Amino acid sequence: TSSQNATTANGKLIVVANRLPFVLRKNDQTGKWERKASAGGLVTAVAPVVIQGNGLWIGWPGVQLDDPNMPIPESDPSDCTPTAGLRSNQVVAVYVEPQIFDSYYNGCCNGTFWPLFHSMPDRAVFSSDTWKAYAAVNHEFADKTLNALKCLNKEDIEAGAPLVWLHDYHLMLAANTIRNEAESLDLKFKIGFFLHIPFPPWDIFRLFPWADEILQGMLGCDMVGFHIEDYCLNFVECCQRRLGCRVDRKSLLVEHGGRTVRIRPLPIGIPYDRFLQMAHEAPKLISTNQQIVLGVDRLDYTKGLVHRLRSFEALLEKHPEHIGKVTMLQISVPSRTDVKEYQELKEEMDQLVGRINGKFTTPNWSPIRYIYGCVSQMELAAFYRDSAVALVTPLRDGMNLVAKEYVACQINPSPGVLIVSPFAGAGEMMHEALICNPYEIDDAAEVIHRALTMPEDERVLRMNCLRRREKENDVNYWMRSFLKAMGTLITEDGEDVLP
Ligand code: GDG
Repeated sequence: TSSQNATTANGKLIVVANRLPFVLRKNDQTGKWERKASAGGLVTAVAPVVIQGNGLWIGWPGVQLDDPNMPIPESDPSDCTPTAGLRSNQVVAVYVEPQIFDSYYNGCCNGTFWPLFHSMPDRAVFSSDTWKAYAAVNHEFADKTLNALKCLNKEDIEAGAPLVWLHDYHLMLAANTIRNEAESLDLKFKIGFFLHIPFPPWDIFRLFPWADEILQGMLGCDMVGFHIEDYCLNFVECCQRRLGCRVDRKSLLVEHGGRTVRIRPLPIGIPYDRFLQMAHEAPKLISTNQQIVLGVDRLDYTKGLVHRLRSFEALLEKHPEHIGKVTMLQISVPSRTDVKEYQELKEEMDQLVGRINGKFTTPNWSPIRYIYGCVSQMELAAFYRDSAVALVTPLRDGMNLVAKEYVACQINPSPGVLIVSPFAGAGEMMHEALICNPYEIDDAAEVIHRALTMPEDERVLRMNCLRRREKENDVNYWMRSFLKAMGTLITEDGEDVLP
């Protein structure tokens, strides 16, 4: 199947995610609610399938609505984003009381699961209050999904079993509720889950006091997908050790409640062609004849930003020949700014950038350019294209899309070098990148040095392989792999490609 073929689900696709594929904003002048598009890869890949198959997207609209039953506005006629064709009757906004939402989102999702699943248990807060809020919000999402299933008409169901696709650590309990309640209503459907972050090893996962409920929640699915096989194996082991399930490690199967649940590695990709096109169109923005070492991340403690700055400092100390010739450009997008840990990280970064710049800056050059903020995708494409090195060095990361976007934008005849951490999903499969352990500061400095001095023929060879792989395994391929793993993929020419 070529990646150009339109992908359709055999049966209605109901996507359930914490966020809708756009946020709602009130226009100050007109007082009317409007959609503001989000541009992530998930939206680009999944929204067209929902639109074509007349499916649904259930999620939180990004703001607290004045009225929980408020109709969703239609898209603006000038909207040219992938969600423009999503009609208001294809969108279900989930309303949650602000206090409960805060406890669920900032408390349990970002205060507990985010650090725990990234194997940083010391940062995880365990609280029965936030856990209760998490369960309540999952119940609300499950209710909305059940409602949607109940409202499907006969023709919809005859076309194929509807397909519910749950996303990420925000919704790990919903599948079980949906399955249990749907059974008593005799609703037929398939349900799948995809986790965008790592699934931790048993010895970390077991620290969570309500671990069995999480596993049972996820096992309510027919298929559970993770980025890489390691996360699948961690999950299988947790099911075996915590719930005593019979498992098959080789075929990645877990028996639970008289059913067999399939566990699958489904590594996510990027909208490769879109980044390629942007790389061709983007203006030249970096006005320097220096080599740029680029970092692009949400400001998050999992991304290894402090370690990264220290290794750049070590590079300048150990290899002073780079002073005046190499500049680090770090873009840090503000994230979860109302959480204390993220505010502290911001402080630490500000100080560190100040200290390193104070130490090395000359009248004509500064070592670090630090942007605390968001840049446009076009600007990002320009930075990706014109940087000599991309430093993708998280301490732990489910996949990491920045590594993939960087290689997609490497269109210059003399390409750059990707450095990636082995603790990112991307590090598992981008074999031609330079691998660097972010915890080993001095060694990381040597890897940056090697990248900056790598001969052109080696750079070309490595980059060609990296680019070919990402072009083939783009986000549309991921979407198709999910439908295939669910046994519900049909292609444009009607050909059924059941596994
Ligand atoms: C989670 C998992 C997994 C960044 N700065 C700007 C900007 N970005 C965009 C990038 C990229 C995205 O944000 C970041 O994606 P990552 O994959 O690096 O990280 P998370 O946000 O943590 O995502 C991760 C992913 O889910 C998908 O499953 O890979 O492991 O943690 O697309 O381009 N975009 C714009 N301006 C910026 O300044 N426009």
